[in-house]
Order: sequence, then structure tokens, then C-alpha cells
Amino acid sequence: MRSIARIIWLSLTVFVIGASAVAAQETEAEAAGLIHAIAPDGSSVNLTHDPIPNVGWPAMTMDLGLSERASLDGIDVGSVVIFTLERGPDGIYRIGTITPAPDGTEVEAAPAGDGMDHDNMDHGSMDHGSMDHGSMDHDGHAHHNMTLDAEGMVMNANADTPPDDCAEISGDHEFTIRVGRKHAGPERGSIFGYDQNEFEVEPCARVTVTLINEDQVRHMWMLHGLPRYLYPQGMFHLEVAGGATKSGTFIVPSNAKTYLIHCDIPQHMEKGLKGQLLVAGGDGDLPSIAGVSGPVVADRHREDQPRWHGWIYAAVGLVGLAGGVFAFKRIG
Ligand SMILES: [Cu+2]
Repeated sequence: MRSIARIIWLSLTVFVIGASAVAAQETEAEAAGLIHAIAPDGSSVNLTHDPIPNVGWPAMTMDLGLSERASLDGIDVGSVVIFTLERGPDGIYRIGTITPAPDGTEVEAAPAGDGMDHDNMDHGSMDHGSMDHGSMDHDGHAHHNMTLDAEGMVMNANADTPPDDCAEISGDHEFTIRVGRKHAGPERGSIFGYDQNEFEVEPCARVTVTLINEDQVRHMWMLHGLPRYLYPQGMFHLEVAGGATKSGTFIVPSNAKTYLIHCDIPQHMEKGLKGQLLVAGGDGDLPSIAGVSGPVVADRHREDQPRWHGWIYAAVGLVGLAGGVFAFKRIG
């Protein structure tokens, strides 16, 4: 009887640990931000923040949803705040907690003393159509680092500046890629898939990618290894909400190199969303790309085992079960 109590106790402990792991949201980063707008229902804010290296974000102005426990007490348009970032149950970043920042906290991407009185501006009367966005000085950056809306985002797009090693853009490539469960490959553990996992372009090519998300969940097409002087964190990034489509353009350098493509939502790369872009033939295949390459260390697949192994497992299991029933009857 003692051992039964022990088993119950153990199960309860495991249950409690599991439940608290589900309840606790993992904070991935903390940052300061300047609030520009608060949604009427208080569910999201628009703010400018400095680079957040922990999650690979450059400085940007964006909308962020709030967790249920985030309180906007004492926070208004124009407030400088300290907030934590976490992923919601949908895998999308949101604000975990938010508090007014201590006096003197500065958001470098949004200097407090820029002389503009945003509160008193009549935005409704602005003629955005006639504004010359091209001539705006975005903190000296040559590119729009990011565009973001409800459909998703495009980060580090670059359609006109060739990398330093390219005298000019050599030509254009356009790829339309579909992503979703229905494109999952036959590989073990594959749940998601792109309909194309390998791309080849010439040195200094300009590449436009259109990502069509055929799933309900958000997916990404993120390319790594680009020169950091042109692409913050060395990446180009499309992120697309379920059912939506996004396009973006980047220009590759001249050297022979293989670039990693993946979806950065947890487990999506492992479940099939991994590809490669070869420039000038690339410098080798990356591992575990559906339809292209195998894993570094092969799995011990069950189908590799002789069938009689299964019968041995079944026999051992039966003997164990019989022993258990016998012991139980004796206790009874
Ligand atoms: Cu994904």
C-alpha cells in the first residue's frame, strides 16, 4: 500500500510541475518604449523601442498586444515605459508586464526632445498622400527596417542598395512560396512545409519573395547570413499571419554561400520549415532540409528494426502485465 501512495504522490507532483510550467509565461526580454497610442479597448499599444538583441529586433515603432496581467495604470500617450516581452499562446510576441519607466529613462529611437508636440497635432487633417516619405530622415538609416500590419511584417527589405562587393544588381528573381501543413514532406516528424525548400541565384541577384500562408497559424520565411552592415542581425524576414500573403525584396552578395531559411516560431523549423538559398552554387548543403538533405545524425527509426523485435517487446509487456494482475489478485 505504501508504494501506491508513493505513486499517487509522484503523479501529483508531476502534475503540479506540469501545470505551473503551462501557467508561467517565459519573459524573453525587457526594454524601454515610448507610447504613441493605446487601443480604445486597452488590448494593445503602439510604441517605439530601441533594439532588443535578445529577440533580434532592431529599433522600431510597432503595435504590441498586452497580456491579461499587463496593467496600463499610470500610463498614457507620451509615457516612457519599461515592458517585458513574452510569447502568447499563439506564439506571437506580446507585452507581459508594463510599468512607467523611472524618471530620466530615454528611448534613443524616439528622443523625448524632438520638439514635436504630438498630443496637439491634428493627425486627421494631415495629407499623408502628398507627404514625401522618401525624403524623410529615418535616423540616418538607408532602409525601412520594417513594415508591420495585421497581416504580418517585412523586416530589412532592400530593393536598391547592392552589397559592397557588388558593382551592380546582376538580375532579378521572383519566388512565390506557399507554406502550410499540406506541404509537409514525408520525413518523420514533419508537420509543416514550404512548397519549395531550395533556391538558387547568381551573385548580386535581387530576390523578391512572396510568401502565401495557407495555414491558420503564423509562419515566417527568415533568411540568415546576409551582411550585417546592410541587414540588421544579418537577416531578411517575412512573417505572415494565417491566410495572408507578404512580399519583400533583398539583394545577395557575390560570394558562393549557402544561406539558411527557416520559420522561427518554436518547433516550426524542426517540424519541416527549413530551406536553403544557394548563391553562386552555395558552399554545401545544410542538414535536414526536406527533399534535399538528411540529418547530421540519423534517427533510429522504428521501421529500421527487424519485425521480431516488436514481438519480443510485446511478449515482455504481456509477462509484465500478467505478473501485475497476479500480484494485484494476491493483495485483494
Ligand atoms: Cu511557422
